[in-house]
Amino acid sequence: MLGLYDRTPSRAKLVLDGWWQFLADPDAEVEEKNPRVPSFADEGILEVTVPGVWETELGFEDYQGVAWYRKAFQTPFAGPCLLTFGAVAYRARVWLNDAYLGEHEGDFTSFRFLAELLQGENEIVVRVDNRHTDEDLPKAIVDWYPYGGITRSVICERVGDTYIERLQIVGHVDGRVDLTAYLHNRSDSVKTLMLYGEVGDAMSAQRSVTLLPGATTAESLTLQIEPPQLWSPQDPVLYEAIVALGEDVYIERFGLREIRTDGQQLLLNGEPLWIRGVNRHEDHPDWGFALPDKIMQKDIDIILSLNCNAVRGSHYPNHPTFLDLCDENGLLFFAEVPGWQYSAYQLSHSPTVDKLGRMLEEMVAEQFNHPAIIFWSLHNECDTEVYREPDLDVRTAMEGLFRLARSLDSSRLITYVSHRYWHDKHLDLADVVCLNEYIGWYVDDIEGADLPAYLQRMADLVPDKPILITEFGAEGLDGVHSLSRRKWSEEHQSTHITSQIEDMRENPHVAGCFVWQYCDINVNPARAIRRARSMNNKGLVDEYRHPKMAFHSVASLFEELADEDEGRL
Ligand code: ADA
Repeated sequence: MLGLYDRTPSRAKLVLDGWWQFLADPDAEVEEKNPRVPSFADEGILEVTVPGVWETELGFEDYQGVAWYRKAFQTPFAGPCLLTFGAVAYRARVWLNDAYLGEHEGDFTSFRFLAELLQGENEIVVRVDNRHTDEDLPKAIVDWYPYGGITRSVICERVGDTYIERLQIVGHVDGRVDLTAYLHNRSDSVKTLMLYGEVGDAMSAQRSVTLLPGATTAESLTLQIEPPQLWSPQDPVLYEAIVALGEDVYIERFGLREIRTDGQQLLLNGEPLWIRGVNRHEDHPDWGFALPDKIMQKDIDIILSLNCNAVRGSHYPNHPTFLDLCDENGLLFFAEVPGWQYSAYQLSHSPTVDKLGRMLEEMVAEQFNHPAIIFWSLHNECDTEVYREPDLDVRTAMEGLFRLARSLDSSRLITYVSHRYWHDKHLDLADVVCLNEYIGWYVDDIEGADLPAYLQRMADLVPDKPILITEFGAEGLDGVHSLSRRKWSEEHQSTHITSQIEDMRENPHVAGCFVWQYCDINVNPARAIRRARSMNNKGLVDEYRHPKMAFHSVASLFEELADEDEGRL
């Protein structure tokens, strides 16, 4: 499923997860305009599971290319349906009953088509291409594995002439709820219906709405919750909004909370917040990107046992179920689009900067209602110093991305993650300054500055904003030990991380940190020479979630900090 609960309970639906036919197509071209749909009578047909990644099939561990998926299914209803794909890595083209429905680009955001189901048997065919070019999002070679496949659920649901596309809910700390319902009229005639909204059994609002043919209309409802119970890590209170447009019902959970800055402080519901975070990739040796719910739940439980209060979804929109679990468990979330280490040219030119904007729009639209999400991040470690190509106009692109983000959501903090420290030219645009530093791992210092000096120099540069250390850490090979705490040993990793957290706590401008990283992950084989086991081993747990020494030392230090910050010391 795409979440912990059914958001559209009134709709007849088919969850098309399970066995699909699979056919690799190694001779296909990257940008084939009119690919031939295979007959699926060819030899080489496999049965694979969806959601899944083809790299878990024998012989496809490193397959970069095109593959075809086919699902024939019986349906009890015919007529108009919404066919939703939770995510497909990376390019998808979709056919239903030989009719081409369209395409999507992006590993981590959902997409849907309005289509017609036949009575009885129907057939879906999907062409999937997991190759990335350097203009894509992410680019060709990044420090995680470029899996391929239909990686999140596929759902077909029946809709009528009019239906609710999505809700967007802002829950304020005074109990006011600003709800926007996006309503679609797929028919060729004007429709007038009652729009009704309620939260719990007390607050409701309704009015008649008129929907023009073929259009999507945004209608706002305002409700008031009395007395308001706020969402926070300590008390993650969730409300349920129920909206009805005629027969169509849409449900979304949300929370009442406010995130803002006051000088160098982060304030959650008016209270100072210090982030005890960890960076988490969606990765596992047995499932790739397509983690089952049970592993997502286990990751949440382990991260909570680390005494974390936040997760950075490094570096892309995470699965809706994981975000629902963060909402339920009070884990704050740092959401990011996968603009990973772009050059100044890529960051300031089409198509890359357009793809960044488009994926930002998709992520915000899909994930807006999760109270856990408090940051939207535009990219990670791009050349925002612009030292190699000083005449490139990165500023205009950066201002455009920030303008877009603020137009999509004025209720969250907007930022990007930099590793250019005092050479970065755009930190003024960000609500919080997010810095990745690997002092003590990749480098001994930054232009002579050790971590305390680095932090102070950044604090002096941006005295009126909170600083978050969004990445820091060290490789630690599970089972490798060293009396002298040599690099790559668990001892070194443990000491390195805890001593850096202690340094961060000494600087009042630092509002928290995200350890890099939660678990060991597969990386792109092209980076293997710099990655023992062809993996990024900076996890606090290994790829099977077995804890290293650093897990225990970080858990006890974060517990101390939590006690301090929550007044138990
Ligand atoms: C960068 C990058 C991470 C990871 C990390 C590392 O900060 O943002 O994705 O590659 O370095 O482990 O080197």
